Amino acid sequence: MPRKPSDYDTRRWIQWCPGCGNYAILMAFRQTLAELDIPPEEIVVVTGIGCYGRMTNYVLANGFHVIHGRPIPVATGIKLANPELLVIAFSGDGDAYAIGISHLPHAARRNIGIKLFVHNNAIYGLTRGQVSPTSPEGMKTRTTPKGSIEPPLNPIALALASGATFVARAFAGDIQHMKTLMKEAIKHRGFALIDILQPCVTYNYIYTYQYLRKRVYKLEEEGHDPSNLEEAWKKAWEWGDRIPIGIFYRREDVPALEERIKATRTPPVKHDITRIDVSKLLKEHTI
Ligand SMILES: Cc1ncc(C[n+]2csc(CCOP(=O)(O)OP(=O)(O)O)c2C)c(N)n1
Ligand code: SF4
Repeated sequence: MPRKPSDYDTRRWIQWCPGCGNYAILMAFRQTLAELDIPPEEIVVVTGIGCYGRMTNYVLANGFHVIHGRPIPVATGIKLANPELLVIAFSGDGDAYAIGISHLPHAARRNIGIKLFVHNNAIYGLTRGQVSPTSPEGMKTRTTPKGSIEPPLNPIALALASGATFVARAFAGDIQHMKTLMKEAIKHRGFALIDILQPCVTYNYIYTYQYLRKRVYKLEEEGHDPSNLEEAWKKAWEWGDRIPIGIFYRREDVPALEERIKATRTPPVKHDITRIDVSKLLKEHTI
């Protein structure tokens, strides 16, 4: 029997604000898994701390809710231990682009086969409305009451400059399109970033559904060639009256880190553990 999105539903009460863009991301993700027919036991969802972090509570799969900023290294460890698992790291703009930013360029250059889906609402939601690295200049927040004086970070350009082999942007106001991107990212050979524009209806009064819907356009509808790095770089800097969504850049000819490691070493999941005696260790650590 074909899988349904409800097969990935933990049936828990969802605690996001009504209208939050996170609902659409959750729906798109469950639909993606069902359409790709991936068994829940073969999926690991890793999240850090933030409103988005509850994805582990709402997706029926293996889940690991880690500390703020660290979904990438934990997801990397899981993927290296068992390359056969589908490992998805969900992150926030605070998580991925502030406290955890050191991990993104390295995951990209290594081409580790994890997928990073960033709920980019350009604000810290969980801690109630502080400025984030992607908040627009001039935006008033709890920590910038007179308006932010900093130019925002460009995650698409950062990923491209770091050597990422799949870089895309989605809009939480378009579930069908987001789903297409999630499917492509999952099928991609190595590291994939999807930066998802996610309206936070409670704390971000600038990037609303209305604001974003009026500006987003699909790269594929304007003949963008995702194999062209130079074009991708130009598109990465387009932000204003027009905001591109879709796949900026993709190449499939680079082996993933786990493939390179596999050539010389057996992943830990394949090690024979039947003859390992842990009784000495247990004795040592038992009170
Ligand atoms: C080490 C550490 N520093 C700070 C915090 C406080 N903290 C929790 S969530 C968060 C930011 C959340 O923003 P984001 O990652 O964008 O997720 P959102 O809540 O917007 O979904 C911060 C600063 C923490 N939990 N741990
Ligand atoms: S605070 Fe913002 S990001 Fe968090 S649940 Fe509410 S609307 Fe969503």
